[in-house]
Amino acid sequence: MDKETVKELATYLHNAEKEHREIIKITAELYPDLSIEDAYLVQEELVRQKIEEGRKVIGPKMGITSEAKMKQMNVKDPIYGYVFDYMVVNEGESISLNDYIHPKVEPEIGFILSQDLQGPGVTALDVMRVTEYVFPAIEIIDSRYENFNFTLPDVIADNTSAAGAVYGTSLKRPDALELDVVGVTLSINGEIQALGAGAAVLGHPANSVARLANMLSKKGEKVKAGQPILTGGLTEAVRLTPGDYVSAKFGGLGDISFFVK
Ligand code: 0L1
Ligand code: MG
Repeated sequence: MDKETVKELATYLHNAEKEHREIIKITAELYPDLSIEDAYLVQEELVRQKIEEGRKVIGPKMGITSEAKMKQMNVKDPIYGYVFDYMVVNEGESISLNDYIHPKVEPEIGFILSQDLQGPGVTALDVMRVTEYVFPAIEIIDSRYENFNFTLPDVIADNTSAAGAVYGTSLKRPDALELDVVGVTLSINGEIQALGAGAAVLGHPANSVARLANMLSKKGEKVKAGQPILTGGLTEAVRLTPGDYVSAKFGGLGDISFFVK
């Protein structure tokens, strides 16, 4: 894919996000042959454009990490994108739906590493050895595409639908819990809408961090110490509506919540 096209597609996505406007997926008309490699080039350009505008990367996020979602999209690898400073929502605060298109939420387990992790060949055990803390999180995803309708390359180009993150402040040492059996409930206005457990993420969320390190190594990049890493949804994503009080309760990891206006 030539540089001009990469730029054009990244701008197409960037403008849709800034204007809170849904767009037709890239593979429908603009570039039907978009490959996974092309899509990461578009994502890199999108990240570059945001940084040029003064935005800062807070940390990576993994997507399509459940066996069910991988099967549904007929893929073997999860995908990654980046959470930026302007996407961060503080616990207990409110978001306005006007700042999004059609947002959904999913509870996730976050990791913070004490050392950089460089692939290839990184295992879940390597991840656990260098994990400083784990924490509860809620990710807000907001595909820029109409009706969340996309192919895998489309969603990679769209920074894996990243739109918001609530990073819980209750930090736990990774050996304090068995992360694969940490249960979670996601409630809206006090009613449970979805539930799951750590094993929903590639069998164990540490596998997700290992896969991230190994995927980034193909570009000569690593997972950086100190950055909060979102490892993937523990439940299906739930659509938000005005007036919602969103709360996620994690066994042994604490609760987090926020409001929707
Ligand atoms: O974080 C995620 O799992 C989202 C990945 C993109 C898929 C979607 O937008 O539903
Ligand atoms: Mg997610």
